[in-house]
Amino acid sequence: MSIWIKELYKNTELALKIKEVIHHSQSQYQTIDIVDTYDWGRVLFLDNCMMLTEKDEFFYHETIAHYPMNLVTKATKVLVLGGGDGGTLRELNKYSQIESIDLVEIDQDVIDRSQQFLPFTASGYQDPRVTVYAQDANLFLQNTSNIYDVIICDGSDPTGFAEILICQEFYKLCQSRLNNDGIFITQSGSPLQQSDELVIVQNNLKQVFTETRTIWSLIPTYPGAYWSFSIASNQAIADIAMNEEIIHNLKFWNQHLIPALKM
Ligand code: SPD
Repeated sequence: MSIWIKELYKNTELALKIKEVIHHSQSQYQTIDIVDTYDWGRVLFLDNCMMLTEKDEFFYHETIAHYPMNLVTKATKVLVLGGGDGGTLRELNKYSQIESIDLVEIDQDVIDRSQQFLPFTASGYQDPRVTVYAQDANLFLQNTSNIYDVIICDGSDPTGFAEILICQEFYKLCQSRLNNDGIFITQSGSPLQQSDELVIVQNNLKQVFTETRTIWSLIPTYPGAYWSFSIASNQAIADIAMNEEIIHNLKFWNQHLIPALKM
């Protein structure tokens, strides 16, 4: 008998054939499912929404981590909002220039289960530069006095408790915690299947920041496969050279992508 795990988005369904069910639980915030699949390796679902697959997560994590890092001359303080699976953290850990990475994930269970079952993404939690806050990102931003060079919003689709992640008030808080030449980046959905979400993100970012940019990346297992990330800053966003320390160690990202991914 074959068992499939499916993500239904509006009128489109993606189904992956399961080799083994690894984990199923209900946390305080959401259902957490981890399965091993025939074609995509281990896969993490939160509330039935696919977060990552072992085979293609590098497209997402390399884009959301390296694109902003290469827009700031020398980023040393980085904040990750969400990202409990650790994939973004893994990419940031590659920069020796970074002095501290704060990761704010609302759901401690996502961190714990990722460390237990997704070692390919959750490999960077032991890095001494990393501080984990298991709390709501909005509350963290309201209460912290820290200022960051790069803020990365690696959240779920903006529904339920994640709805706030595309609101102007949330972006204002992010802006208030950014250095003058700092960069904010957020995943902003599929331009093909979630264009309404992308328009809201762009409009709200433009109300808060002086400069914005939208880029795309390829994430084969996300709805539409064609995915957007939105970037914002209080200063002109200047492209700078790729960090030579990092470039040889990546699967997708390279310096030619900086102009090529602009939408
Ligand atoms: N439709 C899925 C959007 C999920 C974006 N976040 C993924 C988290 C990977 N670290």
